[in-house]
Amino acid sequence: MKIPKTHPRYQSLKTREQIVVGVKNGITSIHGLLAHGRGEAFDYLLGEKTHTFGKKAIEASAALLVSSRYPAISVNGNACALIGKELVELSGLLNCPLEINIFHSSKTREKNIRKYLERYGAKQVFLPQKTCSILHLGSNRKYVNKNGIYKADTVFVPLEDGDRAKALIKNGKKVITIDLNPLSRTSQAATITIVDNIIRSMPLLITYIKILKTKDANFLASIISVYNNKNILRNAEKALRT
Ligand code: PTJ
Repeated sequence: MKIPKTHPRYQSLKTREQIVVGVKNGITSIHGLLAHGRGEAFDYLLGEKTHTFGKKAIEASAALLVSSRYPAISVNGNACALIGKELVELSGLLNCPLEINIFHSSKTREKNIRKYLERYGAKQVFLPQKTCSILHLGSNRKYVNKNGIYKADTVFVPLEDGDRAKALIKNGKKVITIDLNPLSRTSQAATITIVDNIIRSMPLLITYIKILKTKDANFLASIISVYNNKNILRNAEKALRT
């Protein structure tokens, strides 16, 4: 559908269209439409802008990703449709793998997501292995790749809900998430929660990473040490309720 640029809700409608195209192309699950609608509602309440709490979390995420020994990027159907290109760029900047990890299990969708990411130049796209799993998780999301999430010290998980963030933490990993709902289990469990729309925060995260890549370890550690995710979530909830 062609959306006129003059439409007052142009950006929102364009993003919605991207998700619909993702479903049509076998990348996004049909359930992804519902997840997107939920996100839209929170974004509307947040004024569809990146708040200070979002920027602080983005800066801390960049510092953590740059200083991690072995970060990995987890990709699902919604993230691929909305920010697939940026995730490939992030993987190149950090020289780290992308790993497909979807909730609504489908081998076809996994392959389509991989093809999509490779079309944008992704070098390392891993799929989950039935022979390798993390502990403390019941769903098929427990299956991971031994050279990806399994090996990672920090996992970047844009946009999902559920018990995986908690399980990853219990497996000794740091978790960075982007989620418009500060009350979700993922938001509450993550090491760093960016409460913002992934379409706005990904380009910002990339900019911060480019800057912080030039800084030394002490500088990065100083950003991480003052960061407090509980405060960030509290401020995000306050913004939602006012
Ligand atoms: O591709 P799959 O099978 O792994 O499925 C992925 C989805 C997203 C469908 C699955 O993880 C799911 O069902 O997610 P939930 O439980 O609906 O949660 C999605 C979370 O993402 C909610 O907290 C939404 O508020 C949030 N969200 C949705 N769209 C955005 C978002 N957060 C940031 N930016 C968005 N654009």
